[in-house]
Amino acid sequence: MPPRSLGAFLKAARSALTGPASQRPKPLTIVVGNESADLDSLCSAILLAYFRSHTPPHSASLHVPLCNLERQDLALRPELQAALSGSRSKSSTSTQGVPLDNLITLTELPDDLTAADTRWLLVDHNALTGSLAKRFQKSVVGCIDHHVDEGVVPQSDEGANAADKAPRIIETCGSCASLVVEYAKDAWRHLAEEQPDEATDRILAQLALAPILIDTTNLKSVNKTVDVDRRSAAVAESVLGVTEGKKAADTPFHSAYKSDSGYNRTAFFDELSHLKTDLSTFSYADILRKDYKEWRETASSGVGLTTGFSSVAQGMGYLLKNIGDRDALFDGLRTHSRERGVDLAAVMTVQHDEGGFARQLLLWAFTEEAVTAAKGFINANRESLDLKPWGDGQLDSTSEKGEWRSCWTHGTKFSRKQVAPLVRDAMKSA
Ligand SMILES: [Mn+2]
Repeated sequence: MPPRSLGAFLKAARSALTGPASQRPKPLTIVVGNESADLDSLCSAILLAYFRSHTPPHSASLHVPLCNLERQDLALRPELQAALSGSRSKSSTSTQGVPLDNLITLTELPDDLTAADTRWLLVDHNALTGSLAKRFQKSVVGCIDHHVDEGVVPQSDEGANAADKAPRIIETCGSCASLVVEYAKDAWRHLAEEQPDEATDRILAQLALAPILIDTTNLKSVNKTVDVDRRSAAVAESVLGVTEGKKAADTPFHSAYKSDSGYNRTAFFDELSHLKTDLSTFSYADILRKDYKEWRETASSGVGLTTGFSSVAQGMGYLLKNIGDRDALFDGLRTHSRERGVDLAAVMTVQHDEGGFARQLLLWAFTEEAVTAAKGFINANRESLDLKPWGDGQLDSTSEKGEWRSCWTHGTKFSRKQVAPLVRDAMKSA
């Protein structure tokens, strides 16, 4: 059995991945979340890898939780560090958390690792993307996810014996972590009884609760929260000593841990939300890549065009006031776009304070075709998105040759999920 302590488990998983090829377990099972590497993806991967590694007969093979980001980008996720932190109780002795540095990232993935050497379990997505897709798609054996089924994960894990089969679970719910806890809760309870480790189980509980609370707005979003989110939150909270009015015997971890964990749902949710939206310590370079996606289209003129799309958890006014002025924003965005060969840069912001809730969209086209596409996007969607010029046109372009830049507010609830396809359509018809 791999180490029970989460810190030691991560260390063992890292050695298994990065050790000499001749000593690597074959095949090596890797658990990975989606490319946005948000809290849900990161936490779900750690939880599933940990529980599968500790559940017979999977314990025969150590599962490696892989964070789908480069090592330097871990620092952009202070909310993950909070989820990995130790007890919040001043009276408890088990205050030791796990440092972010202990996690395993794409930076550690060996270049000589092949599809034949590995088995992949996906969480929070059900089709690999980016560079991992090219290298490893054919070795995907299972998934636990809450997105639309893209039909590429095989129906049954044929390589494995019945007891060791990879899961193939796709269900709509607020957070993928809820499905992982549902899948693993019996194994978790068993482990807690056989081999109690309060410090580790409480970090695991926080890793489950962090995405569940963030993705369901503290279990209060009526549109997003479903039964499995509530059930899994209750399982994780019982590990933290919360019994919520139920008799102790009804809760899954009644006998294991009785000391005060210092956990309070609303306080934990507030702490995570604050960390997610506090961008004040970051630079524009950090903020623009923190939640970034990129698409490449072939325009009707035949040229390839790249859209780079950054989502930002604060409004444009906040950025200009707290991160840097207009010139700093332009420098940051131009550098970010050049490094990635972006033709059209889009930045979507969400304003919480100053003048109430609002969303802004900044577009900056760097090439002739992209200018055509950006203007086409505005014309096609001006009414449906209720687009209005932002900030008296202070960010709109004046003199750059062959470029075009403009910033808008839009009156819809649309996030990047809805707006990016509209921008991509405009790029295709440019
Ligand atoms: Mn998710």
